[in-house]
Amino acid sequence: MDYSHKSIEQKWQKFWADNQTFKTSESTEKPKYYVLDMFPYPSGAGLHVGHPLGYIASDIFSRYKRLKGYNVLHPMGYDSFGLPAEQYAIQTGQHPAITTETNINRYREQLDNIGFSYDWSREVRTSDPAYYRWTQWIFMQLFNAWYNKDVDKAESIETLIAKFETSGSQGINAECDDDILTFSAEEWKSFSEEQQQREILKYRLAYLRESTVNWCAALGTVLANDEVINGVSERGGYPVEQKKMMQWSMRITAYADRLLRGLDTVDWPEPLIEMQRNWIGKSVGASVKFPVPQLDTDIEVFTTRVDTIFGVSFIVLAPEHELVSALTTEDQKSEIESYIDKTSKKSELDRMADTKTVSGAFTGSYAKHPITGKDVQIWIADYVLAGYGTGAVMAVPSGDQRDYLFAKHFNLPIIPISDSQNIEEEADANKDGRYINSGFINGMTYQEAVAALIAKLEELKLGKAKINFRMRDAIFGRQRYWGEPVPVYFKNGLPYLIKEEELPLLLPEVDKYLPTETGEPPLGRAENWKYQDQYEYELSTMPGWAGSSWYWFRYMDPQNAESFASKEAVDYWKAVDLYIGGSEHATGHLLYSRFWNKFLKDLGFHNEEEPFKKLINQGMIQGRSNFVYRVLDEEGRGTNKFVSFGLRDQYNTIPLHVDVNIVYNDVLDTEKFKSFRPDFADAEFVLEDGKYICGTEVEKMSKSKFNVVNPDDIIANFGADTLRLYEMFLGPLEQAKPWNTNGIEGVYKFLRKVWRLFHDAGGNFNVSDEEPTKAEYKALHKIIKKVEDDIERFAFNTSVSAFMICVNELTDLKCNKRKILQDLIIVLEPYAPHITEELWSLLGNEAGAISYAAYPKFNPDYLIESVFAYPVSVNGKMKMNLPLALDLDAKAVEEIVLANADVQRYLDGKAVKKLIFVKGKIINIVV
Ligand code: ANZ
Repeated sequence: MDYSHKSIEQKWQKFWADNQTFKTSESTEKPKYYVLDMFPYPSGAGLHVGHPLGYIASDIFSRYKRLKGYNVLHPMGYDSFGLPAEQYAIQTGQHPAITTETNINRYREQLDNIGFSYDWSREVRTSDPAYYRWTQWIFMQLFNAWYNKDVDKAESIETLIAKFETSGSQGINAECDDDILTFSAEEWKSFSEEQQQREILKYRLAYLRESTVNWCAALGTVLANDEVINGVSERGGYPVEQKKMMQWSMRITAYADRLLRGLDTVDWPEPLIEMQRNWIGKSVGASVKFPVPQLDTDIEVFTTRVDTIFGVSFIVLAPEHELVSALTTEDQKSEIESYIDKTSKKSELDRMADTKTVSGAFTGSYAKHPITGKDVQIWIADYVLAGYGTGAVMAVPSGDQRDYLFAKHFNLPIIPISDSQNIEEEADANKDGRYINSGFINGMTYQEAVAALIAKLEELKLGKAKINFRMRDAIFGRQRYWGEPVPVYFKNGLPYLIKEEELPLLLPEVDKYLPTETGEPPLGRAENWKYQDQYEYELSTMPGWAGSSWYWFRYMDPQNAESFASKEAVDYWKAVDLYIGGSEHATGHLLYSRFWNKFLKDLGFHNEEEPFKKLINQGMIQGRSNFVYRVLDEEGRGTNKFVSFGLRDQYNTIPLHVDVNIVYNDVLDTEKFKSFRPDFADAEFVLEDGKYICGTEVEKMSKSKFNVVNPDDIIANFGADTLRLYEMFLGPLEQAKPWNTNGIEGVYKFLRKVWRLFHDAGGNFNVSDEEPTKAEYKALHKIIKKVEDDIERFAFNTSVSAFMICVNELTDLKCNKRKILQDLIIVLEPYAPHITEELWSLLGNEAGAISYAAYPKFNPDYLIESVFAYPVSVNGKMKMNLPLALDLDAKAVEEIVLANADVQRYLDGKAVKKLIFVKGKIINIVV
């Protein structure tokens, strides 16, 4: 019988499913190991060959760990809420739940085709009410919690209320909003319920606050910063404006320091850790108050260079700063207002990126320097960001480049403050720059100056040491339909939780998936959807990251109806031992997950500070994309006219990805293009030579880039085992590499050779029970060791070539010995599970048992060479090589050497004085 991948793969996939071969329990006999893949969003496009790369690697690892005696949890599920299904619903009217179900079924079929060893009984879907009730439940815990800095963890909001009742706001050390009130216990008790709730909201870890957001009117939703590219939405390219809105937020900043510290304890790629560190952005500095006597207030600034305080020649506020209007004098009013108007059109990212343009406006007011008491002008400028620090800076033109450009431009004083270029760095290098023009710190070193100034400011009650984080609280809401409803209703404009037993709060039916005529989110369309028939529910839904911020817990105990996962299951599985996924989740998903994990730990639901111990980012498999060029009108809006590649420079265009499947040799099938997207139905084309030529680029393979190669096609031709081996063979897991189907034949041939080791020339199964030769054992034990070493280092690619070498050696040796071949297929099983299952059962073993067989034990003795070709020298001159068994002793060697005819010829009749023999190295004859 020939190797028939199709029937073998179908047979074993069915067997695994029927017998639940990979069903996992909380067995205590074996050590546990948790291997997790970043679960997919089930898009309509299905899987492409890039997606399974990480899944194949994690599956190899899981299968390997099982062979090594571990109880492996290896689950899969779907991150099934999100924008694409909803966009599709808007276009077609089909309920996103239906689209999602169809897509999931398609994904499942594709995943099954690849032969993954998932425990499907543990599947989760974030859009399933049985799942999202727990997402809602976690939201409720966050709403009902505050962060107590004294104990550095979250606590129930009840402990905060108890403190308010006994001692008012005094002595509370919380991570909270800036505008909290100061009150006594009596005052607290005298507050109305509304006043109390309003105050408590400022402390909750899930809270409502007015924030500036990226509002995309065309998509009808708020977008995250990374969803806005060059001022337009990443999806669809629609305009985005800055808008103030009431938004749910998550107080992730409370965890900033723990998120930072935890990074020292995880085994993650260094660049990823660095990205998280930068994102968290810890800055050590000081907060300093500049009194504004006429308003009876202070302007607080955050500075990392308090030592430059004598160089302050003005103050700059962000245009959004709350004091701006009060500070603006009559004369300056129109200038300030027009400046504010101008900056409101720029996104924060643009403001940060632009370090060259100098712009700003004078408020007309002055503040007092906290130490010298001199007047300093108060300006506004958009290089100061509202959301960072205090939204105000003390400007030091002699120390800071932006302040310097600003002072130059507006002719403001520049006060030199030290006799060196960079006193801070020089201090580190132990050089001795000294301060000048700096009052009582003149002559001090950097460290001395900082210490003296902090002490002075504390004494004046005008400043203190302060640590600042760049990270912001995370916005937690979208004005969209297809997400988890927030389990909140409103009474007198204040949010209240529904009762726990009322969970899940189901997503209501709506007639259309669009905002209402009055601009409310789609949930505003739901009829009779009111809490207790009278109170408005929250109409935003949760953002895409809600369901994925805790899903690894649900796999531990997926059917639990009493809790998100039982204590026993969580104590058993603890944390994810190996997490594999794409680097695009470096700051979003991985920060939010770590945050929720820490929060749930604080509440005592588990004991792990970090959820993912080891993490690997698989490299991207790149695709070859095609582009069309959309002509823009005067206002920069896309028209329905498309110009061919060679003529695109004659128009104002933007490139748009087009499905590679409707492009042949870079020529677009214009008829198919018209049905590619509904809005292209009446597209017009500017052709060159009668054809529409597309642009090309090698880039990420992704549904959004329409450059997808489907694994199903590869599997139909070569089988899943070939696909699995080939994806690994492409190169190191972490590296990016373009997809290229050319090499796949070689891998397929390799599997056919494996098959033939077990079959004679006539195709009959033929394995011998004879004792293998040394050479056969050697080939086997080389591969046992190589694969073990490789997999432990996550170097999956090099094993594939080692397998090929091994099988070639065994083929040359005509090896068909059971003792060799049975171990060989165990070693190969993680990579090629189907063919090895088949051969395993042909060998007469219990079906399915190969998955739980023991990985063969490496015996180094087999690798020791039994013969060595000794270099033989006469008086130190190398004459010849003489192969001798390595286990001979010195006496036997001497006899053989001296009896050798060639040696005798070199000795030329001379008497031998001495024979020096070093085992395994040399033989030297002295004459
Ligand atoms: C005076 C000074 C003098 C500063 C000097 C720097 C150099 P990190 O935390 O490292 O990013 N800053 C503070 N708040 C700001 C805001 N909202 N928008 C823009 N800039 C802001 O840098 C903190 C420094 O950035 C602070 O220290 C402040 O300028 C500025 F020679 O204060 B510095």
